[in-house]
Amino acid sequence: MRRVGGEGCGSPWDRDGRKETGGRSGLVTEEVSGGSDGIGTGDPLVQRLLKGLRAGHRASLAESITLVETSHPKKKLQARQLLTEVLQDAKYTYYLYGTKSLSLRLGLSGPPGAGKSTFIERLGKFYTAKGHKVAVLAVDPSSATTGGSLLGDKTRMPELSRDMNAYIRPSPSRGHLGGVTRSTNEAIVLCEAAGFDIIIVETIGVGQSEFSVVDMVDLFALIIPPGGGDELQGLKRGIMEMSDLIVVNKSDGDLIPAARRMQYEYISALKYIRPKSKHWSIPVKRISSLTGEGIDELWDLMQKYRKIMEDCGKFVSCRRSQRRAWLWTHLKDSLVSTFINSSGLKEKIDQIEQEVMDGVLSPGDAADILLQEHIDVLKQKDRKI
Ligand SMILES: Nc1nc2c(ncn2[C@@H]2O[C@H](COP(=O)(O)OP(=O)(O)OP(=O)(O)O)[C@@H](O)[C@H]2O)c(=O)[nH]1
Ligand SMILES: [Mg+2]
Repeated sequence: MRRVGGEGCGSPWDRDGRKETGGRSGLVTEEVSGGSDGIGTGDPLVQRLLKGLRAGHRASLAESITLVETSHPKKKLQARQLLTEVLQDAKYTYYLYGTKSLSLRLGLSGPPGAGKSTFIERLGKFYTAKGHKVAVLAVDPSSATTGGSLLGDKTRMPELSRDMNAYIRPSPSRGHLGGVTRSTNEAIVLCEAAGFDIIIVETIGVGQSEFSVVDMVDLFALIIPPGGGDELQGLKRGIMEMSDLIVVNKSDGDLIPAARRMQYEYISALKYIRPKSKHWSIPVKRISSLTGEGIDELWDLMQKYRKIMEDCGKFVSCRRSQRRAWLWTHLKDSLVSTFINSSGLKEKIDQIEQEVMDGVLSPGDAADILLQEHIDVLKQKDRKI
């Protein structure tokens, strides 16, 4: 089976395909197969999931994603081992087959009711009919409270959710970044390990989530309905410049004239927006997810985009910089939460916050003071040990 996933420079394998041990990648075999934490690749759960993923089993994929979403310390170690192995697999496949072994990560956003679910159902079926395996991950900021509204949304993708070559998974929100969590990134990698070569990440156009999704996909498409009022005006400025493709949905029946107007409106608005890449100007396509009209042309456009990005080297370089960006996002996230949870600082934080709000202390000075306090607390802890 074709496996897709990682890419980048170098390979942990030598030219004969033997796995090297050591190196700067950190993927050191000795470490992996039995670290000081007692969790290694020999761990029965890691082994079982790895086997299942390599065989493309959807149940193993679901279990693996649940594992990477956990906050349980032991399970986190198991998840880390699993991901390490999966990344090694992907790196090897990339080493052998290059960019053609990579999936297409497709991000989708649009206002409520734009027809995103209907579109995914249509596009997903189109892909699976062509022999692809499609995974749909949802980033839903509301899922923390509703228990995952995208689960309910499977009913709007009735055919795709029954398709053996498709996998639909809602992503629970942990409250970071408006719903996009580190686990979505990791879920993408796991889907690829299970042989899914089209990964669709859907986000609901609320807050920051769509901006974060842009940073985890190869192609970001904005899907809009014909008509629409102020909401779209707001959408335009922010997301348009992030998009690689704009899709005007519901271009069917009586809605065709409105869809045309919308298309022209967006085409003219785009004239004032600097494209993300000099190799690609953002197309605005009219389609109907209901009738399927325009879906095959959209597919052609996506293929063309991929080819252009691959040829100019952006396809791989973007993924590399996305990974670096996420490293920093997670690091900042972790640092801030360590800081906030650091014992003995709560009162000081409250007091300094108050002084900043009262205009007695400048925010910059306040940050310096709090950071210094935090360092002092850590030093004291060190001394006690
Ligand atoms: N006429 C027409 N209706 C469509 C089309 N696509 C979706 N719809 C309808 O638009 C409504 C909303 O579609 P959804 O696919 O649920 O939209 P969504 O963007 O996923 O909505 P949320 O998940 O609530 O944000 C449904 O009643 C669909 O039947 C289309 O191409 N043409
Ligand atoms: Mg939906």
